[in-house]
Amino acid sequence: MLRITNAHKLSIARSIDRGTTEQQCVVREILAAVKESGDKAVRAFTQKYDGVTIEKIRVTEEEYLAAKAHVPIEVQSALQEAADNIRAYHQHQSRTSWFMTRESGTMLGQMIRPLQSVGLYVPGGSASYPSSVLMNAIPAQVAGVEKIVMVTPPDREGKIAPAVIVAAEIAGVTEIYKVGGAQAIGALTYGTQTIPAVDKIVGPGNIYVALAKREVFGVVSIDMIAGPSEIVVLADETASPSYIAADLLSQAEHDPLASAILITTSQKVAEEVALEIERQIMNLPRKKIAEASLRSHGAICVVADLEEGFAVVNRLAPEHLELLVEDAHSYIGKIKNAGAVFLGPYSSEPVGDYFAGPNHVLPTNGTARFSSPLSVDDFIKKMSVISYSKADLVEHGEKIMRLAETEGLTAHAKAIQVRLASVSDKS
Ligand code: HSO
Ligand code: ZN
Repeated sequence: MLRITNAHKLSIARSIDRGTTEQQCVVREILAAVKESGDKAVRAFTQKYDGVTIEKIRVTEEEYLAAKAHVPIEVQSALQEAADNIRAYHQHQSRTSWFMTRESGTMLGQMIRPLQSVGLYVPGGSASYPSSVLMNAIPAQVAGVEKIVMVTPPDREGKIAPAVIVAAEIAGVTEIYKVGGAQAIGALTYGTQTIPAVDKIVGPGNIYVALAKREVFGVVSIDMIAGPSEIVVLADETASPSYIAADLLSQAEHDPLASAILITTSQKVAEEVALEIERQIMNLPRKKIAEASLRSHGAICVVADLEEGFAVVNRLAPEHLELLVEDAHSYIGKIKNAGAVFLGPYSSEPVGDYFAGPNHVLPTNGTARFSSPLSVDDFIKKMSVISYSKADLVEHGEKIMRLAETEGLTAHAKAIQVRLASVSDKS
């Protein structure tokens, strides 16, 4: 099932799904209707696309209590412990404002402020992951965002997954609304009678959600648009084939479009992993998805040495990279492009997907060449501060005026001149 291929033939998707013209039109119409008619449009689209009439769009306290009663206590405590780890990790990312003063009395600085409100999209159905609720909401909370609004489509009974509601509560989500699709993105962008407009929208979604996010970008901010999950395992002859096979399958089961790739210096490991995969896949409930993924986007590649292996890894820039080689730490300097790096045999990717603390929202599609995991930085902004002294204005005013005049902006020059004149009058 996993083809053995040459290093130069290896690739992971670099394309972005821009949707069909028809999908783009549908999305634009939905956004315009929500902008125009608010809750009325939200209810109508929920009826049309989710097949349910929603009385109360906002999730009530009773629904939260019912969800809590539904989720096993062991799951709740695992979510709580994962949340604690994620929070502790992200606290290291917090930035502080800084100021510098000159002897002349001038003070310059940069102030950090959290975004005031953020919207978190959570997909419906089997992709409504409580872990993703934690990963998206906690960095916002650590940043100091006051309003964290979650939206998610209801099922045909008008309900949302209990574990998602519980995760939202643990992660500090302040309100939850039962709306999905492009209509949810419209509501978060323009606001409705019930749903508040936010400053930034984050979270994964289907093609309609992704297109809607692109469409509203500029009115609000958005996060990166995530592609299907990817894993590259770089292994030497010391790596366990059963660990490698299990980790490749853990990503392949996400999506038929997910990529799972093994790069190894050992022909023996390559062959054993191929066999292990055939064995392990038999018992997986999501076997069909994993098979489709491995058949079309999976590969095993034998390289001459680790040097060549790292060159391929850096070219692919995978979302996840597992280094299953002897003394993995000593190679960290070789890695240039990857979303998250997992070192050694006990750092299986699901450790990071759920629990260790780093974010699982990572750059896909080779974008790890230039972008970073979701972090506290995504939920803050910076403001510049200038407090110029009289001495500095007197010393540098003429230069500023000259620059303004060069640009033909006389009023700019005058704003300086009026001050220079009054200062010299007084002296
Ligand atoms: N591997 C996914 C995240 C995830 N895994 C959520 C399980 N649940 C993308 O990093
Ligand atoms: Zn995963």
